[in-house]
Amino acid sequence: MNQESMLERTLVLLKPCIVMRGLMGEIITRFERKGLRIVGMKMLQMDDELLRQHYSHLVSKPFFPILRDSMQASPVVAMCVEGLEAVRVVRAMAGVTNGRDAAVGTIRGDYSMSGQQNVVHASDSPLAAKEELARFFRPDEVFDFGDINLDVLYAADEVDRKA
Ligand code: FUP
Repeated sequence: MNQESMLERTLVLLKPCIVMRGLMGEIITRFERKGLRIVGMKMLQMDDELLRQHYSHLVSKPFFPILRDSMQASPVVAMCVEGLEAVRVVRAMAGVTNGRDAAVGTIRGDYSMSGQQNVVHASDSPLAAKEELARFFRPDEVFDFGDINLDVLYAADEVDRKA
């Protein structure tokens, strides 16, 4: 099976800032409208251990306590998002980290004025996506949608079908 024609999965977190603003649906709609498939989704409260694992590259930074508090201010929504090159596509949809720098038309560019209250987390590589998805979802919490709707999302030669 050709690597480029296999569907990829990535982790998206809707951060407390957007959960508390009551705009979860608008962000979810963007991924659906794009043609990505949401194959797992749940709301959860991130505890200290999960946060330290998720942001292990930032634990020693001076801003980590503020980041931790903002990520624990409410539950987050975790989504497993699936599509061709989903990691790259979802990062592009999110925009750069700081909402004030993010291009208009990206999620952060359209919904954030902040470097930290920046609406979404999105895995930054296929390897990170695999690790992060395993951290947030049990195998039975992610679903196989099979070939349903692939014909309207992709050309016949773009994605390998199961059948
Ligand atoms: P990103 O991959 O765009 O989510 O960015 P990072 O993994 O570098 O950062 C994770 C989160 O840490 C960001 F969403 C916001 C926060 N952060 C700060 O609060 N201050 C910084 O200087 C850098 C990141």
